[in-house]
Amino acid sequence: MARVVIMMGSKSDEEKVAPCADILKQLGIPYVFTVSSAHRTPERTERIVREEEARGAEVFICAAGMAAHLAGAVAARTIKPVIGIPVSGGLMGGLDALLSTVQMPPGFPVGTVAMDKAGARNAAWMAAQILALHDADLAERIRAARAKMQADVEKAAAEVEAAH
Ligand code: RP5
Repeated sequence: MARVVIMMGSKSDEEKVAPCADILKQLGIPYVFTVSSAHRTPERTERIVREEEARGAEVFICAAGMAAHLAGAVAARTIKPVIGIPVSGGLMGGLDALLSTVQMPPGFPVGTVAMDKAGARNAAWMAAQILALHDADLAERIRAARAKMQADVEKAAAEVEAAH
């Protein structure tokens, strides 16, 4: 049973979105990672939301570029948290996708944390933190991962300080 569903609007988004799946895997969170487009395959998008929610999915993560309607289309069909990943490639370094993803009508929010690979990573961390609200083991794994990131900063600081 997938706890998180990652959808992207096109296979061409895969390189930027894959880090999201990597982090969920690292944290031991079951997920499905698939392609569906709000515009090219609206029925498929709707079916995935319906079926995965029925199977127990708790968070949806949706990545798309250009008009970037996917996260909003999913948010229209579920009250589970939806996190959007705007993908660059369209106008002005992806500003089109950012605005399309983030500017949802009140009542149908899409949590939008960052763009491209950074957005993919933070979407995974945000999904994990949501799931950890009622999963103490996962909360511990997130704390351990943060401790490792903090240790890496300490190590980098020591290297820079020693070199200059
Ligand atoms: C969006 O349009 C996709 O998410 C992708 O970022 C962009 C271009 O898609 P392709 O034409 O490469 O399939 O729907």
